Amino acid sequence: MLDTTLYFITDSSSVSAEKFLPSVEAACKGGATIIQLREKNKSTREYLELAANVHEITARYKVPLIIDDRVDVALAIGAEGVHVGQTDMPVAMARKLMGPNKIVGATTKTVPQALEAYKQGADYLGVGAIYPTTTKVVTILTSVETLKEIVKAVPIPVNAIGGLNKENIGVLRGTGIAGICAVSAIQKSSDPEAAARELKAAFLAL
Ligand code: TZP
Ligand code: MG
Repeated sequence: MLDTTLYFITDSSSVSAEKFLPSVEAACKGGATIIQLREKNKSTREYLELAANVHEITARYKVPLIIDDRVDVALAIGAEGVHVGQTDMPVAMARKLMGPNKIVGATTKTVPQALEAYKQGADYLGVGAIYPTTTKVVTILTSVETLKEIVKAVPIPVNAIGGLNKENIGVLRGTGIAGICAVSAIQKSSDPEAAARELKAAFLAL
């Protein structure tokens, strides 16, 4: 069973190059249960190289590595899965290319989008942004009410995302989510291992 309790999404642009791979290892040590490599400004060659390096770390900790947006990169480096948004490759195509045994995740903001992603073969959903975030341009926030409706609508793990930190996740109590996704709360911390551990503990205490 896929464990999305603490889903760390990387942002290499927010840390120095020397700190990036150690931060991935720190997140593993701190208890991240799944990690996504999310790169928006790298060439394919750079994405492949970074992904292979990140995978070498996550594999040692047996933490599944998900590649954002790019099925080709995921397959080429043998990652455990891929994550697609509403403007990326449709879930059904990603599923077909990845095969039945890899993880395919999708971003959805509404119940119809969630049902469609599930129908097309998604293994989990990311829903948000719940709070404003500086990591991604988000025009409309997703309400906790919509999050709850999505959780009820699909039988796969649903994670909340967007501006989440250990201080503000109380609003997620009772929503039935499987876990939380976080970029900044871990990536921008001076101690990403402790940040991951504390965020996970805060979620588990909800
Ligand atoms: N999708 C919705 S919000 C978001 C993504 C990728 C970014 C979340 O980043 P942070 O830093 O945890 O707010
Ligand atoms: Mg995407």
